Amino acid sequence: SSGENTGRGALIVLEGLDRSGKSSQCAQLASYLESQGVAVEAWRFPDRTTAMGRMISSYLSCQTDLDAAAIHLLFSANRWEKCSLMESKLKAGTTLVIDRYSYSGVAFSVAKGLDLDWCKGPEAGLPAPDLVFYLDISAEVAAARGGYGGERYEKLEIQKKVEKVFKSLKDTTWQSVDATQSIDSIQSVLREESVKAINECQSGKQLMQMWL
Ligand code: FDM
Ligand code: MG
Repeated sequence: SSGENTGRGALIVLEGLDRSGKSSQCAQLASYLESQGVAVEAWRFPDRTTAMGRMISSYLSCQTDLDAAAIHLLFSANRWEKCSLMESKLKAGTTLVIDRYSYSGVAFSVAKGLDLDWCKGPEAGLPAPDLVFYLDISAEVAAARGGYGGERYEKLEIQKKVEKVFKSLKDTTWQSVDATQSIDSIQSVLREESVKAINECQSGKQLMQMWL
């Protein structure tokens, strides 16, 4: 923290099953970074505030039905509609902490039976995260936490399949974090690793593209 903020921001993603604790960890991480003087925004996908996001939300709450391929492409388009904003924020030095990204996009659709490579296709070329935290919890333990809402995928059988696909997607940007630890222990890992990633981006690490 010597002098000006000239480098880019980091793209940090949290992934995991429903009830893994992603949303609270994201919020805590973003406010911690902010308290440390980092320019940061907390985002989430799906972004339900856009026109496409509202279609997604209506699908998730079972008010509408869509073919698996169609909803897959909508989730992807919902990221693409934010792509130039993501890139300009990062370039301007803002770190983004995002609750779900392409991995959720692929994991849920593959769990429903779509082809893995087909699912990755529309995601290819999106900004690639510098760091992905996978909040690791088994579907059974997550379900036992209670608090599943009534949304379409909030069911043990689906979550079990999604868990398997998530684990097959792990790449070098992933850090698995045992999500059964205390909130504070998880948060301290996230803070430490995020600060490292932010420093690397500050000192010139290039922004990569998803699945290219
Ligand atoms: N989901 C989320 C997908 O199926 N594809 C995606 O690309 C994304 C980002 O939507 F069940 C699923 C995962 C979850 C649901 O997400 C809504 P939140 O985080 O629970 O709002
Ligand atoms: Mg949910």
